[in-house]
Amino acid sequence: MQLVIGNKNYSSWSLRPWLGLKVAGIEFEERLHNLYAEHAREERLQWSPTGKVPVLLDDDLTIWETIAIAEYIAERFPLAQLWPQDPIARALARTVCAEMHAGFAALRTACPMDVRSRHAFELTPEVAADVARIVALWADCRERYGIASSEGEFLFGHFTWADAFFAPVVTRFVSYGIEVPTEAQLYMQTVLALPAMQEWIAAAELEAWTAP
Ligand SMILES: N[C@@H](CCC(=O)N[C@@H](CS)C(=O)NCC(=O)O)C(=O)O
Repeated sequence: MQLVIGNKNYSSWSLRPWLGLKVAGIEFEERLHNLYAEHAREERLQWSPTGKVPVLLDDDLTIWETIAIAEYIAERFPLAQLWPQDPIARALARTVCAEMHAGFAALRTACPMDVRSRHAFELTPEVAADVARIVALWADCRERYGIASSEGEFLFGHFTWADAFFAPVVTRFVSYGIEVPTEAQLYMQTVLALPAMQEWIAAAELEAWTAP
């Protein structure tokens, strides 16, 4: 199984399946692609009909949307429990992943992932609204399934796809100095403390490629 990913410093979509696979201890071959190289789009079109990454290649199968990659991995490796076992929790985890996949345009546009940098940033009302929604969503999931349970500090107790989907938001809050309540900070620390997250951040810091 091969996962084609973009620059670790910039590619938020790539971080999500990479992190899920790593935390679950699933073996895969990583193929790192420079999104900004000359002819990069042509190169990506070899693997993906959309010309975007991440792309999961498994024998003859190609999956080019992050949410579909997540579902495929969860089905192929059920013991990894990348979705919560409880059907109600699982439905909520899928809902927040879908919300992340489709939403938060203001935050994503104003604060593109840039793991190794720190930017002075003034919140606009639109970004502030996205941040408030994310903070509320994290608190809701953690109150119901995280902190209240004995399973752990993640959104649904143990690590799930929901945490992978919000991991690039955690790095954005750090990079752009976005202040959040203590509870949200504790959640961010939980994500940042993952050895796989540290590995990604270290690689992003060392990456020589820069965006134009
Ligand atoms: N909907 C896609 C989005 C993937 C995406 O936008 N990937 C970016 C890198 S983070 C990309 O490949 N950009 C290159 C381009 O748009 O040409 C997914 O969920 O995987």
